[in-house]
Amino acid sequence: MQSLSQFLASDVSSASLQEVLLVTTQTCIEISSALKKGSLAGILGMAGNENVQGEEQKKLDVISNNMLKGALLASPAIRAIASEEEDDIVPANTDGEYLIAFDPLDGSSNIDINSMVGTIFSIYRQVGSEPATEADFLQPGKNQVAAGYVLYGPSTMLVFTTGHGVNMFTLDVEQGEFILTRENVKVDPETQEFAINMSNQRFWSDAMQNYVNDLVAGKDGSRGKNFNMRWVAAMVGDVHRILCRGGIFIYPWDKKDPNKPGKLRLMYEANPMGMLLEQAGGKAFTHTERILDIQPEGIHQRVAVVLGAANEVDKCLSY
Ligand code: AFP
Ligand code: FBP
Repeated sequence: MQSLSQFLASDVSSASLQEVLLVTTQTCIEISSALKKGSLAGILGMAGNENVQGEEQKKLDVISNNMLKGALLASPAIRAIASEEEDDIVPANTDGEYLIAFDPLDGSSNIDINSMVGTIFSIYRQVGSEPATEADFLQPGKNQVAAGYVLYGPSTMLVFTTGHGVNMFTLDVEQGEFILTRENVKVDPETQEFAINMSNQRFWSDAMQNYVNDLVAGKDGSRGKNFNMRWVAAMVGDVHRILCRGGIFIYPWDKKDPNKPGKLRLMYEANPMGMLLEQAGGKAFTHTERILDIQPEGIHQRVAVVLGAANEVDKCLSY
């Protein structure tokens, strides 16, 4: 029974990075407690604001963002933060070694139906001179020094990588600490399960429509095997399923809004999940390139995402 702090002491040589991971995950334990109170704490429903991406914020989006922001800005190891719920980066400590980008509550449409949500984080080393600017965050995902998520499901789980494989921890609620429960997770290169929002089918490219039609046709089509479909409406839940039992997750480009190359955010969703999948032996691409190679142009940039079982990602891209 190895606790997170014991694990970090052996897995992460930098004391500052250990601190960033501990502050982030400790705050997620507090977010988990807030989520468990639900309606009793009067924290469900809309906050009455829009975030920078024009999406309506839920009260818990704002509460989770403020909790992470407050804790991370107080950490001497943090130079600056970027959040899906903040318009701009927020500088912290001029000596801080690390930058952190996070989605404080991914899948927020699930909050009011008491279904799975999560916090996703992505950590980079500060590269520029102080004070931190948005340009410091615009590093390709392959520069991430750590990435992961906390999933608030039937149990609260932490899944992260520091570049040496993917490990899973389960929250011991009595002790208030994460305990290592699954080591060196690997995703099988083959799969018979896919995740995509099928209601967008008519907006996809012809190639994506053909690929998904072939999955649905199963043994009666060209694939020679049947496929099952799952959709959590929270990427964090779909990625967790893939890390646990395999699969492919796709949020493709669609023609609903030709100005958006995809729905998901590069810095808060695609990069951290891309690093996790690659560390687990899977792949993470847009429809044309490896996600971790993308040179970001802005902190709120969106991309198309195809990630999961290596051979199935290759198959999808071959269309
Ligand atoms: P929110 O955090 O704004 O709810 O977005 C969640 C998300 O970006 C991603 O986690 C899901 O996979 C996707 O949206 C769900 O999208 P649909 O609304 O198309 O199901
Ligand atoms: P289990 O309890 O065996 O998982 O079955 C769940 C269930 O009967 C329903 O709750 C659910 O709607 C349905 O199966 C899901 O079926 P499918 O696998 O076709 O999505």
